[in-house]
Amino acid sequence: MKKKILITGINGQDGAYLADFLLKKNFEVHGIIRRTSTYKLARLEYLKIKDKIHFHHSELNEDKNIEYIIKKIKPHAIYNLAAQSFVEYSFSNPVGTFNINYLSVLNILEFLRREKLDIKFYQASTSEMFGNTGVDMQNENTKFNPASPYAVSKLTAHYLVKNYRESFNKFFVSGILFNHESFLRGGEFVTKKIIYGLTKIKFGSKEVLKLGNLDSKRDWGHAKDYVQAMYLMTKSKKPDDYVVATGETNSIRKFIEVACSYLGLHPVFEGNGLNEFCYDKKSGKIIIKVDKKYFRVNELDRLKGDSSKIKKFLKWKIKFKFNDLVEDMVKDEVNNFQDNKKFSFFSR
Ligand code: NAP
Ligand code: G4F
Repeated sequence: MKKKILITGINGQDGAYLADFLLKKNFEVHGIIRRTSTYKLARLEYLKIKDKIHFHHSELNEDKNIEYIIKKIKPHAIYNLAAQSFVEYSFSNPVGTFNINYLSVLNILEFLRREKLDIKFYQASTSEMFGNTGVDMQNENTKFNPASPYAVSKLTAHYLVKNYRESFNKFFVSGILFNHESFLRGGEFVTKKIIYGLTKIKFGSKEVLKLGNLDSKRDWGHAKDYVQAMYLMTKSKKPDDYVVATGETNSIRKFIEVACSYLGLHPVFEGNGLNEFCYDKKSGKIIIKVDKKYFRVNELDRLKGDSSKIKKFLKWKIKFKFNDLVEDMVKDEVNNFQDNKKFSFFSR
């Protein structure tokens, strides 16, 4: 009999790649989606796995319904990927963010404990929990200093998972994942916004791409590599938390330059601060402008992760380095434009 897996947030970027990965490993994959998500299964359609998944409907904070689904399926493991995942939005809706990202997690853990269910639990923790640390590379021992309501909500859930693991001897783990991207990334996140916007320009659009802080730096990896890390954590003999990162950091400006190089654009940046803009040397046209609207109330300036622990103990390997990631995103975006933009992940 196939082992059953339950993924919350299965129609998100990571949910889709993880489902694909686990189906290939011969698991029976169940996924929770919101009723309003039924028209947002584009990622699962793109990966051609929609018809292989057992769907269940619930909001993550509909506690009784979530409990009913877990009890009905009795999965081998739950991967809790559902979240209000957009940092910027968490500043305007901290209560909603806490409700989903913290209280819903508490309810699931408490249910597993109360009912004495022997189910492994993976929590999607994040490098955002580190905030601005002042250390070159962040690892499992780095002090947390969250800089947004999103980061605080994820950090409280992170501590909760650790506390339940230690207090009740449960196989509950958290992956502290640094930014990971792909063609399937939601359109509100900066990498997808850049690749989509520049591809549109390459295909003849006169629109100017508007962005916020070009100086902030992130450690960007590929989502395909990162879902493998999630699996390794749940497969490990001993439950523990792990940092997952590439160990390389780049600015938004650098991301733009590399994306342009794969698209055959020639970016030149001029001006400073809010007056900065970027034009294409070949056409002379302005392609990017800085816009105050996209700056955050509080910024996390720089992230760079040290994933020695997962590499050493769980033998996790990276396939996509920074340039490979950008190249892959450009290739898939161009293909999608050539296919009349068949797939769109801009629904939110
Ligand atoms: P994503 O694409 O934004 O997906 C989020 C998923 O959560 C979607 O399926 C969404 O469904 C679902 N969701 C949101 N609110 C919900 C609710 N109230 N009830 C039920 N489902 C809800 O995010 P992702 O990039 O795949 O990330 C997966 C997880 O990893 C998230 O928890 C995120 O915070 C965390 N994380 C991501 C990164 C990264 O760089 N991608 C790094 C570290 C941690 P709808 O489509 O219906 O909204
Ligand atoms: O792409 P972002 O919105 O991702 P952010 O805030 O780093 O969060 C992502 O990664 C986290 C892991 O560290 C996850 F936990 C989280 O769920 C999410 O997946 O922004 C990246 C950077 C920020 O510094 C932002 O200020 O890009 C900067 N930026 C500049 N212009 C912009 C824009 N971000 C967005 N979204 N849109 C812009 O126009």
